[in-house]
Amino acid sequence: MTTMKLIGRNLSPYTRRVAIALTLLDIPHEREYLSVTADPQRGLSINPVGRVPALQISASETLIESAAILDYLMELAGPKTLVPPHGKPRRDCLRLMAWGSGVLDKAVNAIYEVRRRPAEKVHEPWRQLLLSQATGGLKALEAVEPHPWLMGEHFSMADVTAGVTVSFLRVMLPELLPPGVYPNLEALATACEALPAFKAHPLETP
Ligand SMILES: N[C@@H](CCC(=O)N[C@@H](CS)C(=O)NCC(=O)O)C(=O)O
Repeated sequence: MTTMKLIGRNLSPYTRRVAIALTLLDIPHEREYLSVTADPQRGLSINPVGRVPALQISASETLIESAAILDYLMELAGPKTLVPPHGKPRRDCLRLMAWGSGVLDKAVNAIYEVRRRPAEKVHEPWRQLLLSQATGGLKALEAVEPHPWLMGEHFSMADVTAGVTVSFLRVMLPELLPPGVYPNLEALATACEALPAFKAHPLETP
């Protein structure tokens, strides 16, 4: 089997959660630290919609969308899976993951609203709606008391997703994390960042 290649840099939280999952599952992989902002043509050549992450799993097959990539990795992982295999635990874990990735979707769009438009074309009411939607997801995650992890004693992809989300916001959109508002999430992210798998894929500064 050819070694998988994960394309995207760790500043992309969607890419980072895949990278961390690969390491947690001991799946050998190579990296291409592509910035699609810097090289949109390369982005389009690896993914028809020009986004990262992409995971090349063979010369003829490339997976896209972090949730779909993670689904494949969990299938490979078998009993080591980081998403419960069935029933309510699976539904709960997928919901928590969706809250985290939903926060990211809204936050990334709020960042693009400012970074990808001329200042006079930023539509502040739209940016505020995006921020309030991201805040909704953060509050939902904050309300889940970690014992010590979001799914209880078992560390899961819900924790990885929440951890990468909070770390990304700390760097890229700190206005979404006013001090003292999210103690559970802040502690969870700090605990995640202390894990070797997180340290193996550090967040670059932009
Ligand atoms: N739903 C996608 C989101 C991926 C995404 O938005 N990636 C960003 C980087 S953080 C990207 O490639 N943006 C470039 C663009 O959309 O033009 C996933 O989970 O993989």
